[in-house]
Amino acid sequence: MEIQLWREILNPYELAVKEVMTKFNHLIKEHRDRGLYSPIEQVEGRVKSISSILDKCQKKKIDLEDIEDKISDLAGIRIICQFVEDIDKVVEIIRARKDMEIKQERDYIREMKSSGYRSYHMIIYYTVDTLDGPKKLQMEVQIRTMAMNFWATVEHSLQYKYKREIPDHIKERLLNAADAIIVLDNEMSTVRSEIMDAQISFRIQANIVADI
Ligand code: 0O2
Repeated sequence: MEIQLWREILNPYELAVKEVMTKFNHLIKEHRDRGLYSPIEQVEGRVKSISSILDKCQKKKIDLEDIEDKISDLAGIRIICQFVEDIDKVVEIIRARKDMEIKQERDYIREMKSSGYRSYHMIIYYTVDTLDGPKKLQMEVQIRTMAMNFWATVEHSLQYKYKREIPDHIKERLLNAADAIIVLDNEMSTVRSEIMDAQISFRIQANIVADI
């Protein structure tokens, strides 16, 4: 396929990633401007590279004319949360939005993948306005904690290094690390409730001051 054709196909996905990132970043700002704790810590986004689209087509035997239907992560958004409880909050926020329609949800947090990978995945439909009019496209939203993101980033690099054939002894280490991440996230959850308590007492105090 010619580069110009790739550009035409991927252009709306670029726009979608930019728009959705702006919307989630704005949500962080809205929370902070109201003095509220934001369940979203950070937002990342990318359009899948042509080489990884071609890899996926080969791996999954997808014809090039079917990529928009069959590859749901041409546009990908990653939402990083501080605490595991924040993930459910973010899922609720997305479910309630009028501009995002949910196609599929996969909970790899309650059901960890055999690699040790954990994240909450949502495939959503999102409409962008293009030169040719509105275009409804699919996007993958991955929601995970900072600790899960650390694990996934390291494991992804190792998959790349070992061309997806990670040696068994390293796989075992990664599984141990995945268990440690569960313990870490649970420990951090106890700190989260401290933060919530601090915010509530801050608001109560602020109200008392306002009443005086
Ligand atoms: P990349 O390089 O991140 O883009 P499906 O079509 O649903 O049967 P698919 O599309 O592989 O299968 O969906 P799945 O399993 O939900 O994974 C989608 C994405 O989740 C992957 O995209 C990865 O980004 C991430 N992911 C899934 N499993 C793992 C894992 O074991 N380790 C890491 N680090 N990430 C994972 P891509 O296109 O595979 O890769």
